[in-house]
Amino acid sequence: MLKLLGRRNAFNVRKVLWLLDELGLEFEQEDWGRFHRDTQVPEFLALNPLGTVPVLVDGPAVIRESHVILRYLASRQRAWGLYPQELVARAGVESWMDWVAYEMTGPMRGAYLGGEQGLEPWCQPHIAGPARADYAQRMGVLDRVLAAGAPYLAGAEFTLADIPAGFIVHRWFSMKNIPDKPEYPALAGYYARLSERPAYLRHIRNGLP
Ligand SMILES: N[C@@H](CCC(=O)N[C@@H](CS)C(=O)NCC(=O)O)C(=O)O
Repeated sequence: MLKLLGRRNAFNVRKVLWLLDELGLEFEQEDWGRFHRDTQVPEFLALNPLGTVPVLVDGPAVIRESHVILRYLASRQRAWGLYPQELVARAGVESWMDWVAYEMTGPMRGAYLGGEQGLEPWCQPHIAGPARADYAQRMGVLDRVLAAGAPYLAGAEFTLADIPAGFIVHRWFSMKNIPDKPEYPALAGYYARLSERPAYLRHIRNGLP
């Protein structure tokens, strides 16, 4: 039986919960991480020396990093519609996944942890201000891409490209403290489209930001 280690309210864990649900996989889950089980204990560090969640345990295999887990699960289930085998199509999907990891993590910390939750050090104006601007600018990029016509980021079908992006889009629409928050109609349409998926409503647009 697959085992997912990580608290259900962590954004990196929620992406994996969403895919597990999309794939209809059974799994056990343990709430490790902040305000739950301490990930700095030797038992957890033996699985992930970084002490971060999620971690997926599949028999003898231990997989860390949320986007790696997404690709592992899709490949394990031979869900090639979600994660194409053809290399160019696959690169198209992975480009959006890496874009979220590399380009959205910083803006999300500043805009959400600082701008929405008021946490130090991200709430300092020199961090929160540019982070909000970057978040808005990058949501504008998504809006333009989606306005060109394809319903999903990698084209006509829902793929792994939409899982990390689907989370940051949800957080964008959840945030209340963005001054002059731009209206992005194509992005709003994408959010509505993702919201037709029961698994998205269970794990992403589920009342948590
Ligand atoms: N790049 C990692 C980041 C993992 C990460 O930072 N996870 C956060 C939760 S979203 C964490 O472990 N925080 C510490 C904690 O919850 O104790 C991934 O994508 O899995």
